Amino acid sequence: HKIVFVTGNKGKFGEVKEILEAKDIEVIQNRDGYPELQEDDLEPIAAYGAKWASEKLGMPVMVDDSGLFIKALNGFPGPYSAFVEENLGNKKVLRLMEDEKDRSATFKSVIGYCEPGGEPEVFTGTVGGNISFEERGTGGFGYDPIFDYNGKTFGELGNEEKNKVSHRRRALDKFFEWLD
Ligand code: ITT
Ligand code: NA
Repeated sequence: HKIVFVTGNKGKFGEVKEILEAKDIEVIQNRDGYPELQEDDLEPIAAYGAKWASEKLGMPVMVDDSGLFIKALNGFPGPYSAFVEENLGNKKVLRLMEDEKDRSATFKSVIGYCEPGGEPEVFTGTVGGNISFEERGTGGFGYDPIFDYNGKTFGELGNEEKNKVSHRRRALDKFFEWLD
């Protein structure tokens, strides 16, 4: 198996590479991107992107569309997670959460996979946690320093531990089941 993972996100690629290589699947990064549909759900975005890129590249393609859904903010930033991370950042998200007692949030990853000429498959993984009160930890990427999972942020966990329980891991486990 050789899969092209289309992403501009280095953190995502590192995690997926580690998880796939442990299953003897070779993965290479392609940074050319894909058209991201404007949708409230991540599934159609990942499905469309995987199909589009596999046709273009003539290779089996994987994409990962993910996001952080904060309950007290009605699911924000959700499908806008990349925009918010780039333009506001974790500190402003924490400020939005300043007066909120319910800190629960869900990380969601939708893995899209498609082979040339085939139809796309999607695999969804989620993990629940709480938005912390301050950034903690230097590991991971993106929202990891503000996502508290059982008392430690994903930024504090380290890659190996994060990869055992993350939304991305859970989505990829469904992919492995489908492959078998
Ligand atoms: P692509 O090129 O793969 O699209 P991206 O960074 O734009 O990369 P998304 O569109 O899926 O990715 O946006 C997801 C956002 O959520 C982005 O800001 C990520 O950094 C963040 N995110 C996704 N998974 C994360 C994780 O495991 N830990 C922390 N932040 C995460
Ligand atoms: Na993106």
